[in-house]
Amino acid sequence: HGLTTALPAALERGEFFIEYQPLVHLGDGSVRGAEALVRWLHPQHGVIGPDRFIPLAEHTGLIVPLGRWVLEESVRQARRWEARTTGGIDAGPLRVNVNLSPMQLTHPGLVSDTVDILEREGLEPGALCLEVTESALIGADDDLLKPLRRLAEMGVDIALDDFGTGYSNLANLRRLPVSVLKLDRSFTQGMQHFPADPVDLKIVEGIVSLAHSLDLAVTVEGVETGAQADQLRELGCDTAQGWYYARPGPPDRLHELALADA
Ligand code: G
Ligand code: G
Ligand code: MN
Ligand code: NA
Repeated sequence: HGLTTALPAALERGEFFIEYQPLVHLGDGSVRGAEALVRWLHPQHGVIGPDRFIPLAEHTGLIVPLGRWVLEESVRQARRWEARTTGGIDAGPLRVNVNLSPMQLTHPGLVSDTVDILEREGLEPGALCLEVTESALIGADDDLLKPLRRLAEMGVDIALDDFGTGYSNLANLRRLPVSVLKLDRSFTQGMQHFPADPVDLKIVEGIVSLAHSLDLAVTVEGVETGAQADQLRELGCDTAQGWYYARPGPPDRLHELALADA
């Protein structure tokens, strides 16, 4: 596959870039941070989305150096937001969420690389959230959870991404070192018709109540309308992300959005 063989050189030439999608506090509408979403600016094909090249990078192992680059770049960016928002906002520094692939989870350098990057860039661990998909942790044994536990103990947040799409045992959540559940976009999509299906609402209500009883915050993805945001706020969700607030965009735009509501 042409794209696969082009990946290593693309990383060396700096063809990847990151867009940031705001994470908004549902209670007061303030921007609290953003999720980092990587893209590839291919010299012939233009911008290529992560759905097309992350699986290829996973397959060849390039995801390890690529993921390290994404982490470093995102942490550096969060540090810049922090420097420029000092004194402006009392909700604390803007935080950054970074996606981890399953292969990065099993890579022995995960903890030391993360610690090195945070120290080098001077970002406090609490300003970083690592997103791991629910499916990557299904049936996870202690060896897989140990590095995540170490990071969580240092103060890094761990989010369970795409929650509700896998088949994880809800009781299993207690075992995982996660502090955030990211409810999959499919739940939000189920609410685009008004009135929403009462059974869908009950399911979300149940997940939120379970999450809160385990001290987990709930972030919802794919919020496209104000009506959805209102509904999700009523159901007790904490944070929202979606086109209603902003599409993924360049890092400076996040700073503008955050200052605009400060
Ligand atoms: O931005 P977009 O909606 O196209 O993202 C599609 C998917 O790609 C999302 O599920 C997201 O989790 C994943 N993704 C985006 N950036 C990264 C990244 O840096 N690393 C990994 N592993 N996945 C990413
Ligand atoms: O990590 P994850 O795969 O969940 O990444 C989020 C993906 O969802 C990105 O590809 C992003 O572009 C996409 N996305 C973000 N907000 C919305 C939204 O409001 N609606 C839809 N349909 N997709 C969204
Ligand atoms: Mn994600
Ligand atoms: Na997701």
